[in-house]
Amino acid sequence: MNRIFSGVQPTGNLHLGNYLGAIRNFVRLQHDYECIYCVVDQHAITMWQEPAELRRATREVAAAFIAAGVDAKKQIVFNQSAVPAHSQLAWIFNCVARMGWLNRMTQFKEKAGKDRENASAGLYVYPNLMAADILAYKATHVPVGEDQKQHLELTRDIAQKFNNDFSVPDFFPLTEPLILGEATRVMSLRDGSKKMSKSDPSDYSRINLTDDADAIALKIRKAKTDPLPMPATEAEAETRPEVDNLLGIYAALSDRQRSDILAEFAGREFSAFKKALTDLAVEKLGPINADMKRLLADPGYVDQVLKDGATRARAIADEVYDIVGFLRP
Ligand code: AQP
Repeated sequence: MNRIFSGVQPTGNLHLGNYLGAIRNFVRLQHDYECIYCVVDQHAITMWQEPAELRRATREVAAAFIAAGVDAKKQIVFNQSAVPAHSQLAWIFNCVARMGWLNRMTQFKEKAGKDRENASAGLYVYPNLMAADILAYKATHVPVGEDQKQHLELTRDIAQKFNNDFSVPDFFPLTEPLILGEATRVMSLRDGSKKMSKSDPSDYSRINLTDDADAIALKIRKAKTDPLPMPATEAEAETRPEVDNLLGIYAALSDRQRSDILAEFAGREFSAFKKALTDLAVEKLGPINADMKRLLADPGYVDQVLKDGATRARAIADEVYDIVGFLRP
């Protein structure tokens, strides 16, 4: 069976974008693939994280996977740092990947910003760790958004060079991207040109998976729009980014086409659409929210799921060392 690896960073408040862009797909994919879902805490620390907050966020991401419907008994759910193979293989890949390859990575340039000299070395070699995450399990497919495509190409280059260097032609697979229909990119509720993000300082910019019905209603009511009524066509919606974003959220949550939703709401007051969106969001996110609360009230249970996942992950990940020539007395 084909195998998927995917991860989410425990870097703050999980939000609707993480759900629609990643976690919901994790649930859907488990019917057709063997799935390994990781809370990538080592990636998270490429930027400073408060230790206590990192622990809390790690449990929150694991709880969100389970609450959304990932079957942690059938699939593997664990946190990255609990399986040493990720860092060990990443070190091997630091020695396989070339500086020139890493220098081309656009995400490093974006995240490091103008102050490149002051970025962590971890942020620079982050793509090698991502390659290790994927190849430690010989994952055949990775669901990727636009922003991660370049890193997956690097993973394929690393796999190919490793296989050549060590004369093991088929050891690492050339992992394929998994494109899941039209990508859902959820934008900030305050600014339709910025993506919804865990690290946005404004809590009103996002719907957190831990928000209750009142908080969801308040944030949708306050979401930035314009004074015009609902647009009639998709082309008209596209000229109004905040409106287009709410329409996209409605479409994704209801699994309906944008055109279908516009046919229902065209020309109506925006407040009627916001009310319907609130009801829909509460209906879809309410059960996940309740289950996350239940799970987070029992951290011992979440830790046990992660521990069990790590044990099963470790059993798959340890094969590479003999090939490299590491003595393991
Ligand atoms: N706004 C979004 N719309 C759709 N998908 C999104 N994802 C993130 N934001 C959106 C998807 O969620 C998964 C987990 O992402 P990550 O934890 O690796 O970090 P990220 O992409 O950097 O997410 P954030 O929320 O924006 O976090 P910060 O603020 O820490 O950078 C990925 O599959 C991502 O595509």
